Amino acid sequence: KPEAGPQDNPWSTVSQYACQRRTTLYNRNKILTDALEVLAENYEFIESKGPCLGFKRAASVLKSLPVPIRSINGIEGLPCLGPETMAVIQDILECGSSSKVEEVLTDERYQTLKIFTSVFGVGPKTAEKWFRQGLRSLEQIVSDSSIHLNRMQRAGFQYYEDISKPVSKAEAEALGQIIEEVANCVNPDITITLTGGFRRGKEFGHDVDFLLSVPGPGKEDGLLPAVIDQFRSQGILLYSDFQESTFDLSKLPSRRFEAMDHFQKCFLIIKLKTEQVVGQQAEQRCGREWRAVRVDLVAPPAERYAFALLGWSGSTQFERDLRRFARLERNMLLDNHALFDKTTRQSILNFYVSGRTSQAVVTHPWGRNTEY
Ligand code: DCP
Ligand code: MG
Repeated sequence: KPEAGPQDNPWSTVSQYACQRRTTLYNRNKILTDALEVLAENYEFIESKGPCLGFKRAASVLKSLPVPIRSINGIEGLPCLGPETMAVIQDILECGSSSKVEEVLTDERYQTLKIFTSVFGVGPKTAEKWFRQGLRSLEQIVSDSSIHLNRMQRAGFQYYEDISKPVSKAEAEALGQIIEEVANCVNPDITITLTGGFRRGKEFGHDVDFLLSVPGPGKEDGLLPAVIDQFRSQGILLYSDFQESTFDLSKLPSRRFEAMDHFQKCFLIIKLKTEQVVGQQAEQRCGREWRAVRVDLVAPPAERYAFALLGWSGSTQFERDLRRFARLERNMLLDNHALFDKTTRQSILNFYVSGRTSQAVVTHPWGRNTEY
């Protein structure tokens, strides 16, 4: 009998990179991935990056599998599953739950940080600070006059109930219409593209992300402040945090990794009128005439559109692995602005947006244009 080789392992072709794995929205291993994500989140709360990423990576691998895992032997050969992950999976498969995960879920610190970080504008650091001060609930925070909340957090508390409710695809599409109309008042050449989870086909999201693009160099200058003003004059702006562009290609690629890009962007809370949402069920309206929705808008320069679109389409793990793949397997550096040769540090591809269509055109280094 021939010895078992890689050909006998059904998972030998599963890549360690999320960008090399086909992953549908239907997760057949949700019980396992939910558990691993609890552990990842717990490590995120204590700002322990390595283990946090390890569990996220393992969950991402399991999400790509076309079948549910039924036995620990069934996952031999899969990449990114360390001993801790294997132990958790084994526990769940054999006992229905993992004691390690249960321990985290019942931990007061985890429970409290989970609640605090669910507020828009509250990250693990602030949540930890409040926890150390003995605070345990959102009610305690709002009633404690010694706690200083910044503008974003105040909005986070004010619209907490609405913005912690998932946003549906119909709501995202309704927002797309509104933004299209508003943006067209500012500049009729604007193209609006739905990005983030909804671009990947998700039915629900925590916010709605859009890219705004105008053809022509520098035409995006002042775009978002004008769009924000329009929202304000229509009475639908509940909160806005505008960040001016700090994009400068000559300063890229940056030496240290930056999660955020340098494009002009804004983080908003918008009033979405229920009547504007097509197909909204009467019972979902609950007698309310509107709900608050978190919206992110990004306005990259036209020639950076393709990179921005790629970077904002997600998922976060896909983006992370795409950058890692570029670096380790292609000797390139990728971010939301450009693709660079790692050795020469020269920008490799240049894109521009053609006309009003959201189509990008690749200019190859040898000068031939190819539709992308
Ligand atoms: N993104 C990223 N790295 C991060 C955060 C975000 O690459 N650390 C990118 C990928 C995301 C996109 O930005 O898809 C939008 O971020 P969101 O947090 O809105 O994520 P999603 O839209 O994917 O999910 P959700 O449905 O929760 O909004
Ligand atoms: Mg999103």
